[in-house]
Amino acid sequence: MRLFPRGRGVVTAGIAIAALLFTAGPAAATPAAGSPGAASVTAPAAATGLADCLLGRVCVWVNADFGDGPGQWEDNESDYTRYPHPSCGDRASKTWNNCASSVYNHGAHCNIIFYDNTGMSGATLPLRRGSYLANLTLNNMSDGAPANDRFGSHRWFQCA
Ligand SMILES: [Ca+2]
Repeated sequence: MRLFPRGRGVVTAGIAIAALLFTAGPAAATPAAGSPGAASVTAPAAATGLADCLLGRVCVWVNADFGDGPGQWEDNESDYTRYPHPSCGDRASKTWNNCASSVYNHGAHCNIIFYDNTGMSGATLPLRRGSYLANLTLNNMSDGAPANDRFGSHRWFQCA
């Protein structure tokens, strides 16, 4: 299994947007105990959900606060419709496409960028390595609309 994505040196417009968002402030929270970002995730259930996400992976959950899941990947993934999950809201396919309501970048080396569409296209939302978003209704994608139930693919970038 490939641990590092190809094309890590490629610079795109999406990455430039991501860099801007990283400096914007509260969108991404670190899970470290006692950090300001961790204050919004205090329920034991949430901590349990996060713990299900293995090191080196990006994880997504059906519900806010890391409930119902996770779906998790080690590599870039261009098509979430290939990954079934029975309780996903996309009833036509019951896959992770348009299903994630909370996410965690538990990657070991890279930031990650989520895309609205499959094929790594459409609106984007970046997330730093080691950070999570507990309720995607509170985070907007690059088009200004909330990210909840939208992700269809992802790509690792800015690997260290
Ligand atoms: Ca979508």
